[in-house]
Amino acid sequence: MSRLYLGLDSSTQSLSAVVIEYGSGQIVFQHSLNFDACFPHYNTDNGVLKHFDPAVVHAPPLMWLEALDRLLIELGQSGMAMDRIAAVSGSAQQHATVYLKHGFLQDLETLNPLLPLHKQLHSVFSRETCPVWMDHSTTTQCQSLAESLGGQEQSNLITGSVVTERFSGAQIKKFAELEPANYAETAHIMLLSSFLSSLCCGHLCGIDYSDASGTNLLDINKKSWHQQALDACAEQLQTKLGQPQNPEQSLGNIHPYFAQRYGFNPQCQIMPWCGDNPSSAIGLGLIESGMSAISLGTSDTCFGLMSDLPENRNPYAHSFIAPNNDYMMLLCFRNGSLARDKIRCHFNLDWDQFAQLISESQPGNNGGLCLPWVSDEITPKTSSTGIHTKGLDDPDAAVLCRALVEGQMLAMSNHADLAGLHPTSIKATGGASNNREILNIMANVFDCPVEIIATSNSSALGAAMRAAHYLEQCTWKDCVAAFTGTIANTKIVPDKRLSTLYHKLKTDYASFEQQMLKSH
Ligand code: XUL
Repeated sequence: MSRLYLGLDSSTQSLSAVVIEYGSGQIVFQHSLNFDACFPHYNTDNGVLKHFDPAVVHAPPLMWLEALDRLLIELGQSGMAMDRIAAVSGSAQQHATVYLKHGFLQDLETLNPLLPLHKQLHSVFSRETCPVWMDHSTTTQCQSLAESLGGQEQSNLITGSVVTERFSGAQIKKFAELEPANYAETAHIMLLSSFLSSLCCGHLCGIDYSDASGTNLLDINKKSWHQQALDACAEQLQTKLGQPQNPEQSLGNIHPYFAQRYGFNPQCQIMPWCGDNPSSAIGLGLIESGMSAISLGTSDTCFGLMSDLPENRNPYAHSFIAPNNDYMMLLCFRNGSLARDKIRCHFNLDWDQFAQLISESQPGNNGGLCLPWVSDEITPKTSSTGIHTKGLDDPDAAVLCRALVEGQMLAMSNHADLAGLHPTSIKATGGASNNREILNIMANVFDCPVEIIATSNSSALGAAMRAAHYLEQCTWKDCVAAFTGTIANTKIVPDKRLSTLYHKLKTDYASFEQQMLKSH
């Protein structure tokens, strides 16, 4: 009987699981738990806690633990042969930091399999809530960290990104500065990914290279912590972080807690959890330089693999180490589904009506443009929130729905160009990738074919594939060939008659964006 591999993904709004059977190339289980709906007692809104300051965005770590317990119970109840799962890996929203007290390791090693995790680990956190990637309250810390590294350009060259609000370095610095006593009480600082790795294998795990590249603390060329960056953030940071972890090395056997509580085979291997976008790259089959993808989620991300880092860096693009130890370039747009949803709700539409209205409207809106900055944007960085339009007088619902999605795609395509990402084909994933009209606009703006990937859980699938790749000792090519089939007949080709129109709109959009950035 061929082996099974479990991939988990702890994203902003949900925890998902995908189980694959390597021999048959089948996805045998897929399931997600939405945090707001399944765990209402944490009072989250789209997976995060409301705060009077919109720049502060945290989540309760106990919710992530309770979700893990519930999902594994449901996996067992589905009839899954848990003892056939040969290896487990996972991915998590990037940048989220978890702060743990000195007793954590002992509590971890002595977990009682009769009790769920959240009932036993409630007192291990030295920071009750964890800042997540949507937090952008660290501007002061970013300025000072960038200065210590010789400016933003230098920071980009060393760490792969300019010093960025949501990245973990600035978040840790803020905690150490504002809560020194709690910082002193902190023995370990993990990313959500390495925290979940540690739970799965029962010992302390370092942050894997991919997620470590989202901290502004890693020397991305050397794959080791950059001492100057650590020193600029907080005291004794290296001790609290541990060594960065190679994503292609096993962490050993599963924690006996999971074997006893859920019926996993005690020899089941744990592969390091990594960032959701890097894991999604594998789940989408991006294993060679030049392959690109767009994920339409809470945030929209556009990313592609590169064998070398480019000489010129776009200040808004992030270079990460990929889980296969290549590099990946990523652009993250905060106003993804959040913005689409806001417009949809504003006009009281369901998603079918939203798509229908787009299909009835004129491509390019007669030159009208819309900047989709419903909330503070990070690419480009601006707090000038609002749906800013140009050349759209009194737009109706159809015009505004199209203009918003076109604005999102024009921004993505322009910033990808600047980052050296020139997609010749795009794999689309994420919740909104089942919306044909959005993908039509994507294909036309990027002027290249768009394919939809069969699973919307590409990060969890990527995690399962990474687990399989390690244990089956197969090539990445064989591994992805088996699992990353596109949905039949879902290749969307660009309408060549629209190339000139969108080419011009891209230039107009870039000028409009510049104009708005300057005037605010
Ligand atoms: C990437 C980023 C987001 C999160 C979403 O840098 O911040 O895409 O990873 O989970």
